[in-house]
Amino acid sequence: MKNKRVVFVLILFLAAGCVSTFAQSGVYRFAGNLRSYKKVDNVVEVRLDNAKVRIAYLKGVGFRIRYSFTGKFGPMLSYATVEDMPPKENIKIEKNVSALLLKAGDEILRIQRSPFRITYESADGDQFMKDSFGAGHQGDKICHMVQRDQDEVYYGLGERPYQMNRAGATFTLWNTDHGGYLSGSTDPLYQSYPFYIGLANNKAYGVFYNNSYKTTFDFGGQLKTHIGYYSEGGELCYYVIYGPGIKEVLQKYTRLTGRAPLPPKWALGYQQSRYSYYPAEELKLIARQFRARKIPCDVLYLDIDYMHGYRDFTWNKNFFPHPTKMLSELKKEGFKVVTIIDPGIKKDSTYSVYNSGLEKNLYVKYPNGTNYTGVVWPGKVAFPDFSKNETDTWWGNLVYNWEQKGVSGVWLDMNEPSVFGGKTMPDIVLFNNDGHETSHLQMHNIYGLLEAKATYNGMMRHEPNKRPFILTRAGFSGTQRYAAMWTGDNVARWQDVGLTMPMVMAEGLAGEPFDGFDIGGFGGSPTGELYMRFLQIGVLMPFCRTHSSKGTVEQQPWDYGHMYTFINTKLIRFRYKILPDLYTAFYEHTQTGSPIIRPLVWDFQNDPSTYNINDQFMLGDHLMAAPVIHQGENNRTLYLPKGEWYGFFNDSTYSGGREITVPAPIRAVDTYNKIYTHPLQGLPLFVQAGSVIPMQEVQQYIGQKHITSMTLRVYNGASAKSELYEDDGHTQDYRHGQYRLTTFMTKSDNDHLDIDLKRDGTYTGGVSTFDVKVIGLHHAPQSTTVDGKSVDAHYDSDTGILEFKISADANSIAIQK
Ligand code: MIG
Repeated sequence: MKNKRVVFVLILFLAAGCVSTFAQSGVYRFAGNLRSYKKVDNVVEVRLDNAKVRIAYLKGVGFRIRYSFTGKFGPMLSYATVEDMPPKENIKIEKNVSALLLKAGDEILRIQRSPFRITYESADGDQFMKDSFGAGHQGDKICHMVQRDQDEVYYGLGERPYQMNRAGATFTLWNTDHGGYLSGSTDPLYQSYPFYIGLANNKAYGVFYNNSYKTTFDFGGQLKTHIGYYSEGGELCYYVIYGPGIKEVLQKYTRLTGRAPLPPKWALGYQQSRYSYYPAEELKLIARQFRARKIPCDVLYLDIDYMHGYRDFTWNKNFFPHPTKMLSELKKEGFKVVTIIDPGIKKDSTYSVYNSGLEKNLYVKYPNGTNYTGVVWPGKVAFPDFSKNETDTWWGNLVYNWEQKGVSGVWLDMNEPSVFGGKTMPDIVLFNNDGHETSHLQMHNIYGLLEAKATYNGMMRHEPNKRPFILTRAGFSGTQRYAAMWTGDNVARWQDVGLTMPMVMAEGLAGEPFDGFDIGGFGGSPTGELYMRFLQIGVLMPFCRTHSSKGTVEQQPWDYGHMYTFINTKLIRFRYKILPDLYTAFYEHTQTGSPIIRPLVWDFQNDPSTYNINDQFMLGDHLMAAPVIHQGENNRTLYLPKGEWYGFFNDSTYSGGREITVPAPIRAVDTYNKIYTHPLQGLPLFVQAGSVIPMQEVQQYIGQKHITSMTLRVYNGASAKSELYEDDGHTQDYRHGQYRLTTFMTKSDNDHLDIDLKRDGTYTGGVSTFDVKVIGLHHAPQSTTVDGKSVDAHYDSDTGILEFKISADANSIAIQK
């Protein structure tokens, strides 16, 4: 009897062994049927034939589903998520004949037992993320397959040279240095965000796969009726994040992966870069030209030629003999200088940075324990292993000491990581990961994130009340917590003008709001027209910088002849005027995760005609831009969403819910500088009726003037909410209430226009007065009162604008029409 049992068990064991041998040898094995389940500490643990699943619900985020195909769960290696994770909420388990229901609040995971399949169900009974084949693996490779609804659109994965809607296409997440990328075909690119938003019938949900391995997302490019997630390794761990608004999805997603902190305010100013400005005299000449021409500029960049033989944290003394003096001279003129830093450290026994990293054993390794060597700009280099705590400290100190010499921020390039020859490191390279050794395969996509984190931590450790400025090329979900980004090496081509908006908007929908592109194109030489069209978009972007490569024409804003110099100057000045609005939008991001530049679907999700618009965007809450992206065009046809709108530069009114065509001339002025249209008319910009847009006077750099008054442009005709955010612009005090957030509520009908003002926060350094300009009144109003007292208001019957001054402490404005 006993023996029989042993034999039987042995046979079973061998059979199981066979199955797993087959599974190893090339076929995908899916999870199988549900066998049992239990709940431990708010986590539901399910045993399946071929896997284990752990399901939790994170407060304010959604369900998290983790699979293990080995029977074991390792520690959660999570680089993407915030340190203080939201707590797990209780999950209620309900059984019925066909399914198991896991309920958290009013959200449900509906689980079919045989085979095991998960479907998400919202309170309204809408179903999303329906497992088709569900979860499976082949050896270390994992996959997750859900049903694809043919009407659904998909946003996400961050910046890709592609339309925002990913439906019908396949993408790979493997950070890659691919300059000169082509619209619609280049993939992968510099960054990886394993997160997307699905939208159908005005309902949106998000899915985040918390795994850094090389991954392919198939949105129906290969299999039409599935969405496929295929990863080379790591854990299958995903979060289902319900809307129904895209706004809620992003709010929850950024609760999980973090938000961008406010940058120093100067980082929102115009920035000028080139590969490379040198020697010091040239940099100073550029600086002088900006000031002499009264073209505002806050930041100048030094590209790799400032270094001594491309060694990080060194100066080429021939080109820059007195760097500290130069930097302090520039600072006096209001210029901040940002220097590039590459991750590869030159292997040179006389170079102290290399030596200290060697002594402390901080570089990535081959399997035999020797340091990996790659070739990049400096020649042979070693790569810091940012997965080690000690490297974080070492690097952070280097960056801090570097900034102490007068540098205002750093620009992290080549951190995909990019290596000459093989494009990147081989997969066998090892990372220490604080004792849990990992391979390049796992660390590749987060190399840039970890470098940005070490840089940020270094600055914060030494100067905890200062706001760091870091720009990075490579990134992963969560990088927004540390750095701004740009879209890498675009080219002076019209297709690249078209790519600017969908790339920056997709980045915003992946949680990174602080993004921009090389104005003018990095490669190639733009014509005046092309540069101007780039700039018209650029001055409305969160990160606004001209940058260009060696061997291309000079690309300062004044390099395209008289007429373009005039228009470009006006465009850059305009950015400084609307800075309060941009800054307010940035603050909003810190509170809700909202992007700064938003696709129209963000505000008009109930209007499907907005779902596939790639060449228009909202800036903040009320401005909408429809830039020209084609050569030779003098008009722009655009979709104006529902509602009443004003042309920003001509104050004409338009009714939305339809397509309109407006002039957007190339030659907005004649060559003798005689204006024959508004110089900014080439940029179609609209504003929603009911909104209040704060504007300020032009400064040559942020903080040049002590600004005591702002203009409020109030657009008559509808009711709306607007905001103005103010703080000191450079410390962390805003996190402790040192800001002033003014909320304007307009209410408008035929007889009245009322504006209520409310303030929040303790900051006292904001402006003390507002110049109110009410636009769109058809005749002089009967009365204008502020806090119940009538004020001296001037109505201009030519422009239809009513003007008066109020104190920034005012509580209410009442206009009787
Ligand atoms: O191999 O530092 O994207 O902005 O000017 C090229 C030189 C390296 C690529 C960056 C670009 C930068 C350039 N870098």
